[in-house]
Amino acid sequence: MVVLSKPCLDQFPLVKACRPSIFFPGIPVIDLSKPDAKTLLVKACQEFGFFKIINHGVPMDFVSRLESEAIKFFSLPQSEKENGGPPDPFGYGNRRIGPNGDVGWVEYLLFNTNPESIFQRCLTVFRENPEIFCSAVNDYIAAVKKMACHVLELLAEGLMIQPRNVFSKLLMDENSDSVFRLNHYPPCPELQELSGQNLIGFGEHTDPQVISILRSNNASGLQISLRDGSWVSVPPDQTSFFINVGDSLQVMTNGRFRSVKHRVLANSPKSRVSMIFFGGPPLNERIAPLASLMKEGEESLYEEFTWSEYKQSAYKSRLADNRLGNFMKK
Ligand code: GA4
Repeated sequence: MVVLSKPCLDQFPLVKACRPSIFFPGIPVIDLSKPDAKTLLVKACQEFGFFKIINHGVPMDFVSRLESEAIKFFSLPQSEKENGGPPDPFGYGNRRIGPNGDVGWVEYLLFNTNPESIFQRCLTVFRENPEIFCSAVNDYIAAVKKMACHVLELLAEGLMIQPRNVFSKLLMDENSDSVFRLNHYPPCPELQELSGQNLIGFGEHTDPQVISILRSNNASGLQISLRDGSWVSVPPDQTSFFINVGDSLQVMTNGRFRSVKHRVLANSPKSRVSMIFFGGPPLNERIAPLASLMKEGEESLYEEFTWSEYKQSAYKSRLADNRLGNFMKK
């Protein structure tokens, strides 16, 4: 990330500090090894659309290997990082998010998760040592995807719907349109101090996919929006995973599960590094409420669409837009 000699405040979105240093104690924590996990998962998806997973089974060695590769990448000279950009939407991006003018105090690498495109991406972004970087990314994605599918299967069981892979099969499909993102939020105490406010690292939004699995280092910044619209700060935990419901899962459950609005403040005195797997359906998949879940006489809240149509519409939107709004039945 280019360090600005004179902080130019007006270029970056800020938010009035709502005491972000106070952490919200109410984030559901779900132990995947316990028998009540499925019930608690369903409850968390309904109430928050967000929860923390412990005893997740993802080897911590995969996590730390990828974290150190990511730090190596983000520490490269700016000109070298730019070889991997601008994002199309995949590749290296710096401060610009998406194609429609959103900005944030963040730099990132965005990958399509198909193994061939991961390899090509690693070749262009990490010329020094593409193999090591590439195997760290692949191992991490494989382990996290397995955990995501396990969570989705527990959710199907908790909702008492069959087959138990109704959700997870979307991610397991060889054409699954999943995305992987590495984010780096450099600390920026000067800008913070100058404005007396919080710099936005990644502005408020919901994720369009089915489910998102986030892991970050021990730096704070993540906030979620509660049902009453208030923002609360999520206490960081580098040994756990945070999971959020995406728009597609909200639709498949006909609004029972909540696609949670979230954002990241770049307010930590430390660099924040996060890695997020966005589990998405195949492009031609029809996204609609599951018949097995609908009560008698219940109608879909949404117009019919395919994942490809939803994605096209998402890429025309601004980050904070209510993307599902375009697909709600009038
Ligand atoms: C939000 C979730 C994921 O990070 C992402 C983002 C994507 C991008 O950064 O290219 C989008 C955003 C995200 C939703 C609206 C569009 C597309 C930026 C943007 C303004 C990779 C995704 O799939 O959708």
